[in-house]
Amino acid sequence: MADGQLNPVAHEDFRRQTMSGTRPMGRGLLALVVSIPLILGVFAGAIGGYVLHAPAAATAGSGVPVTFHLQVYDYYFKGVGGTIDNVTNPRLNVSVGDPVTIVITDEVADTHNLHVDGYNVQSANVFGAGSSASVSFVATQQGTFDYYCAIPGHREMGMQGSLVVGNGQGGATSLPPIGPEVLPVSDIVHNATDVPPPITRTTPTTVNIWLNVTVVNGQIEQGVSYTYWTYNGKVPGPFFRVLVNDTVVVHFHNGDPMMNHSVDFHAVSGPGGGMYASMAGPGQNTTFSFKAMVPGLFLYHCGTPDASVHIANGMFGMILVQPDTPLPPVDEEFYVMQSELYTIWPIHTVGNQEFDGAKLLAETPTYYVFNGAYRGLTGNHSLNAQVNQTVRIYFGDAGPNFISSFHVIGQIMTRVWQYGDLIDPPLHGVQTVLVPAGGTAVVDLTLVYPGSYTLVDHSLTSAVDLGALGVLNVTGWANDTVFNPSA
Ligand SMILES: [Cu+2]
Repeated sequence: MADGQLNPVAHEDFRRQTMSGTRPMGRGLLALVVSIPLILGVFAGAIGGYVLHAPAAATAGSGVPVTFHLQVYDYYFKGVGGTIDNVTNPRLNVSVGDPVTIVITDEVADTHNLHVDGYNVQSANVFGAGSSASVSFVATQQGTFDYYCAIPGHREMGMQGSLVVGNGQGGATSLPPIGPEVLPVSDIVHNATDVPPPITRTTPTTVNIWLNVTVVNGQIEQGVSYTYWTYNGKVPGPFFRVLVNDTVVVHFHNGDPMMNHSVDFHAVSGPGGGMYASMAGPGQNTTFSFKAMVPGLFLYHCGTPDASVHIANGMFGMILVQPDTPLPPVDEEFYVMQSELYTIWPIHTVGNQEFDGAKLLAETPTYYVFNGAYRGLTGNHSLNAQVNQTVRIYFGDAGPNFISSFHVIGQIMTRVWQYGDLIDPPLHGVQTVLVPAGGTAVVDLTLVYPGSYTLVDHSLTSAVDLGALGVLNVTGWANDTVFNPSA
């Protein structure tokens, strides 16, 4: 099959389903299945072309078909044959009008692919040493265009090079239009009331916990879908509760069909917090155990490189290791976690948002979120309590990059166990608690007057404008000696 026979319309359809690290799932899966004969055709043609011809030169005459062969490693491309032989992320030079085929062959176990900006072509994923895929297109547009692996995070870790067409002048690409919202969406916002009850036993035991990685289309805000990487389908993942000196057996399943994942518990004293022991490829199960020797409120998160990408896509949660002497009892307990989302299109752009690795590297989040969504703990996800109750908020900041100045507007924190340290006595009478990225705090509020109280990151732009915001609704008697709105 000659390169020129590629149907540009069908290829474009395939690209829309797979570009920029989006996964071919849901509506995309159908397009992928439909496209398989096409892809296989391109694949066979490209491989045939490579095998039958001498290794490609890095420069070709105008209109002459040219094939480049790139080996794929973690995390770079390496040229094979001709002037690009053994060159890392080689510059690929072609002339205007050349039919171009780029074949990639995986040399490692991880998933990779090849995307070429400007021409907007993307190969199928290669997964496992020896597997190959290709892209083919005619280099009609002069300029310099990035090629890269579009698996989230991989480009930023070094998997990119340049395609130079003609004299290389031009080739600037602009933001493509956002695709439509991917439906159906599931509610990925973890309900803040989903906290297991306090442990009443006093003797350590063995506790089994289960983490199942799933990839879920959720909603950042109304009309904006996003493909989250989750533990057990929600952001954050489950809230675990154990007693100090319990032995925790972690049963880990990676239900993501594409990527490796793992879990790093900050409650672990051991290599990687369990990250290496839990690392699992697509469909794999792993198990490890640890002794929860130190009481406290601890984060857990995916540790698979690039960990910040996995955290930014939703892979985190918390585990409470209860001290021998329990914390004072309260009436309600809530689970609240802040994190950042890095997306291609600006905030409030309706459609299907996608992860943006460049924004992650620049540390410029699009959204700051509570429990995975813009203003995630409002509306039907608001927190509810009553006057004369004391409530406890287990607060964590997953980052991956920014601290939180956690504050409840209209409330003074009765008790604060800063950094999630449950060994030392709490602070009292705190207005705002600073929570580092990768840290936690336990916050008690004694509710004395009804109303709607807003949970924020008091870096207020992050909250009011960019979404790290929730609401605690308090009902009950309005004692005007406490607060009188019309005195
Ligand atoms: Cu992960």
